Amino acid sequence: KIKACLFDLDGVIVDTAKYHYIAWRELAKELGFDFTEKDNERLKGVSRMTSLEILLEIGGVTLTDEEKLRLADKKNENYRTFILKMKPDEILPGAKSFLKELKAKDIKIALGSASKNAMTILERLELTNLFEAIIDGTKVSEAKPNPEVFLKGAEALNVQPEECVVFEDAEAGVEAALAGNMRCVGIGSASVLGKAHMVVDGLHQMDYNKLISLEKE
Ligand code: B16
Ligand code: MG
Repeated sequence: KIKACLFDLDGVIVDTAKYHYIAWRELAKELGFDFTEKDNERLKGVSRMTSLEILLEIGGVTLTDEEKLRLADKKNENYRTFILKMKPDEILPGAKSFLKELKAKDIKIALGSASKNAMTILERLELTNLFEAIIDGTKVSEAKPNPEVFLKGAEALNVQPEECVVFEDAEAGVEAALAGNMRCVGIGSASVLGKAHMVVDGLHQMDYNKLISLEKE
């Protein structure tokens, strides 16, 4: 029986990828190379430091660990100027009404995000109160596709992994859900998220009945 839903943040509830992109592109420019929107796809769902490693690989730049930390901080400061200006109207279509429907049906709700800025973003979107548990980048040591972030979410909600449905837009996130023995709804294209039990364009295509159709017999 499905008792809980675990949500990724970026790409599922809000599109923060566009702000990440601006901030990473600026950093690449300072380092003397181009960073395209296509390159940015590789950073979705990936942690901040791994994102930086990918960026540096694209630019063919080698740096000391100390320099890397400094640049990751710098990127994050720039990124935060954008998220601090976010408003609730940036919530992706259908997300808030689906969360509210789940609440009304007594389905538990948790966040499972790689972002260390998740709390700030939820506050700006005025969504914090809808989540019973928030597991973000400050609470995990293993990145997706490791299931840690979702297993911790299930634990915090006091439910079994088999009773959870994960909503994810990144392939690594879908893999994390499956590795955790959870059901998974992919948000985006079926060609990328084909391993998920169901793929939809966005939460506007979800409702309680569709969720329940994922229950194992
Ligand atoms: P931060 P998610 C992820 O969020 C983003 O998709 C990814 O692009 C970003 O690098 C990561 O969070 C870390 O974010 O720099 O804010 O800690 O999709 O897991 O909600
Ligand atoms: Mg995501």
